[in-house]
Amino acid sequence: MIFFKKSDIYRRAEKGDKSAILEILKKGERKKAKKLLEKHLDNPDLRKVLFDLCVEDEYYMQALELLSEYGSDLGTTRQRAVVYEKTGNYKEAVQELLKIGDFDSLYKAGLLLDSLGEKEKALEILKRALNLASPTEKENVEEVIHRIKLDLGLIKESKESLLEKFRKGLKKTKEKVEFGVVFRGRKIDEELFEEMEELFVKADMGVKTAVNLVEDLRKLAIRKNLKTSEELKKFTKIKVKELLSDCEAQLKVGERSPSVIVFLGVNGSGKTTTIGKLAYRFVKEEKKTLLIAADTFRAAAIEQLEVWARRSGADIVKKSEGSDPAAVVYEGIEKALKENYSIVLVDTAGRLHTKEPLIKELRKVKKVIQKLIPEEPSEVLLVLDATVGQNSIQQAKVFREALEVTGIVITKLDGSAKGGSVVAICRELKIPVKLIGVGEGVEDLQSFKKEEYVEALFD
Ligand SMILES: Nc1nc2c(ncn2[C@@H]2O[C@H](COP(=O)(O)OP(=O)(O)OP(=O)(O)O)[C@@H](O)[C@H]2O)c(=O)[nH]1
Ligand SMILES: [Mg+2]
Repeated sequence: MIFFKKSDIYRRAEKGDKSAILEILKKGERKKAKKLLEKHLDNPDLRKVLFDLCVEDEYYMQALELLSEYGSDLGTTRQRAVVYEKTGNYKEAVQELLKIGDFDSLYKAGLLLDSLGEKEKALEILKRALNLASPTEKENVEEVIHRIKLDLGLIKESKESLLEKFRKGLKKTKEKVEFGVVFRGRKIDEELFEEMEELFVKADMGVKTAVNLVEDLRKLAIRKNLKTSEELKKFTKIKVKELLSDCEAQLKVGERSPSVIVFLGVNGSGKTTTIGKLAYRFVKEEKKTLLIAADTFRAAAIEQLEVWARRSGADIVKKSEGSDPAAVVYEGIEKALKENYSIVLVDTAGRLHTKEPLIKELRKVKKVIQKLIPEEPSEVLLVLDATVGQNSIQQAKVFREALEVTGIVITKLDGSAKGGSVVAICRELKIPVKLIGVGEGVEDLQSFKKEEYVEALFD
């Protein structure tokens, strides 16, 4: 390496000596170097150095001027793409991004084309990006593709936000229990507290929970010297969220392959439908999914699961009506291991002729799974019907005796005026609510989020 004396370097740099200018750059005197470079625009080599510097230091307008003045051999394709994008020249940016052709570039090109209104072209490019996407990136790309397809009128179904789904789900409860009204423009007095208590009970939160909740709020209103019902509403939401603090948890799947989920619940609670919706979700995520029809109680149950398998694109293992559920499960798990399935969903019967054999049967199902994969099932989900509300707690206890339940699914929240029972159920059973069903369609299954639930309930 050549070292110059300080004065020497600047003298040489002034004259356009590239190594001297680079030395100044290296010393961190970037503005000085930039000024020097600008004096030697006629030198193609120095122009390139200046262009790099402009991109690195985010002088994008100047970089753009250099490009239009001196042609597009300046910089790398990636640098040019950045300059065009940052200066709002999206068409040119897209051209450069397409030359790069990796996932990030194609994805960005798709987004830019979308914002330019060239939706068909955007769709084509995003589909190419999707082929290169990692599993975590896939979801984002799919979401954009979905939206563009909607824009183009290629698909109709409207994708509601989670909050909208919750709102829709809790519509009946809200119609019956007008939380919004009670909190509107009222002064805080005993009458208000009594009404609140009544509404919490009406929403099926449970008498004990309702009484305690209102008692807490009464004290809080005094302590904080609350004046308006709007203020009280804010604290009510906080308190209900606190009540639900242990009630929210993610579905535990994907740690092992296959991950097995067993579904329990009385007949009609929504097991098969929930399995169908979940299968749809997993297949969409490109997880190889197998359904096991261990509800052999009646032929129609097996057929129903077959319909869901077809609808979702999952595979199914079944035997004839009346066969031993544990034997079907054994066959299914063997197949899942042999053929590398990622997800296995096991549908079980909601009833047998008496209670005792059902519990025995369910224990046998778990044993069979563990014989083949000792650390499975990943989840044992108990499916409860929201229209039954708190009364389902008693049933739940029976199932909990049979197997260790890891999560609750509350279905038919859309058809129930007992939306508050989510609070009672989770608190009483001390098991988190992992999923909620808000309709009969394939997409009407949501993760339970206490934040959204409370907002939807009180707004
Ligand atoms: N509105 C609404 N209906 C639902 C929901 N989930 C399930 N259902 C309906 O509830 C009924 C019973 O659901 P299934 O999935 O068959 O219940 P199951 O637990 O498998 O019942 P068995 O097989 O008899 O033990 C069906 O008509 C479903 O369409 C939901 O979230 N919302
Ligand atoms: Mg069923």
